[in-house]
Amino acid sequence: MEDNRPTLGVGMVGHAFMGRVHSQAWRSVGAFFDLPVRPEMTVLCGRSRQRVDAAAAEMGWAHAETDWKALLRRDDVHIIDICTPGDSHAEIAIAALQAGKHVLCEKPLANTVAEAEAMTEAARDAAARGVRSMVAFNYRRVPAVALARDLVAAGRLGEIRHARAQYLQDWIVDPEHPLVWRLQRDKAGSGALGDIGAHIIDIVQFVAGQRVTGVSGLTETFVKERPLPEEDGVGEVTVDDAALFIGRLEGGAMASFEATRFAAGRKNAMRFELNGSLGSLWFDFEAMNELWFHDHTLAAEEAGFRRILVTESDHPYAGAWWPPGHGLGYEHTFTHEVKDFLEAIAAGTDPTPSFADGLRVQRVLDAVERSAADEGCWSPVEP
Ligand code: 4PW
Repeated sequence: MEDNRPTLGVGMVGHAFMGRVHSQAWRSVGAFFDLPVRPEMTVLCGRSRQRVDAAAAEMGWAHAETDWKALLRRDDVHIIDICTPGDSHAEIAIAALQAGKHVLCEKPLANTVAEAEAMTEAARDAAARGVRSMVAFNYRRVPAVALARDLVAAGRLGEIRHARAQYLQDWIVDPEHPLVWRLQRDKAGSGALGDIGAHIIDIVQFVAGQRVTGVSGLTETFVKERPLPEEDGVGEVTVDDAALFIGRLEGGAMASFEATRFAAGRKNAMRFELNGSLGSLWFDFEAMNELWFHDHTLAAEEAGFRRILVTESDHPYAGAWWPPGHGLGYEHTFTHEVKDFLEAIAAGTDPTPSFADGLRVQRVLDAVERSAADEGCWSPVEP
């Protein structure tokens, strides 16, 4: 049968970890979701000709380029997917939006509030011309997280009193782990705070449906020097290894956040718990197909945390995949992300999380850093 759907060519910049997982999403989205448009993996961009050619062939991209600006000049590229370190997000995203390309940008949106503001302004101008943008907070698209948000929005938790969020990893506990870009402030903006703390800030704001209005925080760098990745010698670690902060949500709830790469034994434990007047919710990404719900309106004898296996066909996103109980993984969250992005482009609506949502997270990150630099002093977050 003839396929009359419009084709949207994708140009992706960066092909390391995030580039690989985004490639998997672009490759599989059309096979599992009934889309109004047809995405095409048109061109992959990377700095080294040899490496980008190999990556494009391996991951299914039709062409390869070494200069991201070349992507903006191509008529067969309609979407720019930014999978580079934070120091290049603003420049690429703003130029792409001005060139009329839709933009999907990895998180955190930028390395500074000023960059995030400029990007948000560019996104607003572009939206007026029908050009869409989205920041890639992929964990919003875990079915269990989307269900948690639905339960809160339906009032099942009542008034939220507590939000407790953690993102725990352990990949740099070894002091011999090299000084990769994620440990360099000029490239990454910050350390655990921006890389994984950004996720839990976004998740709490998304699930609770409320902004963080102020914070008090501490940051720490446990290992101050590490071996250089491609040469002899050591270099200074210029970002935090861990960040711990408390905050207030706009509805009055008390919130706590912990982001660390030093939680030995925890690999990707992105967790949150919300406690409300009518019930509680608990999630841990290391068991990402489960959501724990306590309904406090039930009689005490039968109440208690209950595990919901979020794999039913009526659960968010789950029906497109396998029969109940067969579970999804990390990569599916990115497939859901590009699916929602493509649908919004086709419908002419603004996808979420928007660059403005990314800016909101950036302001919280900035407030935590200011507080940590001032011995934990209370730091309001600009609305
Ligand atoms: O976005 C996050 C990353 O930058 C991820 O989901 C996990 O933590 C994996 O790498 C880092």
